Amino acid sequence: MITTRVSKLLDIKYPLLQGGMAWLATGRLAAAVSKAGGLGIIAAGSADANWLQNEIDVFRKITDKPFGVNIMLISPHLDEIMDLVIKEKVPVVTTGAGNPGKYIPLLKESGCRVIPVVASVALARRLERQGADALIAEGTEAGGHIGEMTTMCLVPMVVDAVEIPVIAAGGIADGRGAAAAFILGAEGVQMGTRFICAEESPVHADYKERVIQCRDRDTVVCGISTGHPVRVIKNQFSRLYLSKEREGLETAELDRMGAGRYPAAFQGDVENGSLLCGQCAGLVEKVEPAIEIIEDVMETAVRILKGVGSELCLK
Ligand code: TUI
Repeated sequence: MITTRVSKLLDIKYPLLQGGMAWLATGRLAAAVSKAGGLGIIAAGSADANWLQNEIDVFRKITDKPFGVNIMLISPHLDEIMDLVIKEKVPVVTTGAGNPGKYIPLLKESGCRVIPVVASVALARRLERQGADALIAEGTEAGGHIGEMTTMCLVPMVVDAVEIPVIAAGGIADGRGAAAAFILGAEGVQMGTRFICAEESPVHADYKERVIQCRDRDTVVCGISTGHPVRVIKNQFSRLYLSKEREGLETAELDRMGAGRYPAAFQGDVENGSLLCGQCAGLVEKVEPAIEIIEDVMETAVRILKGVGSELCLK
């Protein structure tokens, strides 16, 4: 067992969080993760409050374990999503794609633990001062919207810069990655990409198959010129988008090209959709239940960590 400030703060068996992946982190997936002893997270993404209410209801019908909601700070429905998580007394809120500082007091007043995702030391320091309970330090290996720092460098720098617990994210898909994160000083890990291929994940089987087929260099970052870099699996659409970006197409035009591409991927259009996915897809081998993913990662991490300092046994 690995018990840390993160597992105590969140009242969970394993300090392992499922990433708040827009479009695919539903109540059903989150419930499977929480039931298995991790922290399941429902992603509000750009959905409205009705959608989120429904997913919270689905979660609560399956289990009374703790869970989180991920709030994407550039959501068009941000205010109604904030109101709903407060009304529903959601135990944990994670945030992405921006600075949630001004919302922290209100969320904490409702009893919520607030855990922002950061991609820099500066934002980590600021959010600690503003009352964050913990931080998720996410490296550029992650899928979706990303920063520039690698997990290997960002995590220990954030750990050194703050007193609150740090959760590592970006590039972790198995027990070796989790053990490495703990050695860097993280007290928890967050995994997204491997959970795309959980049995309970709602994405189309062809999307899962693409993740499983990925090798080391099969993801690419689109949208650097727009200020919203997003890591996706290489396909026809990413090649078209990158060629237009290289030609200097304006942000508004690029945004228009990208509209509707996430739901398309979700529904199985693996050539014309945007398949958000991390670099660690090359480590994902099969579709399996969330509980098996969690037990595999934690058992392997514990075995490796027990061996550290004596005989390292990585296989
Ligand atoms: O948020 C994510 N991953 C996401 S969000 C998303 S939806 C989206 N679609 C199109 C464009 C942008 C987003 C898909 N994937 N991960 C957490 C994360 N947050 N990664 C990086 C950051 C981040 C970036 C800048 C956090 C804070 C930040 O602060 C800027 C500031 O204001 O200081």
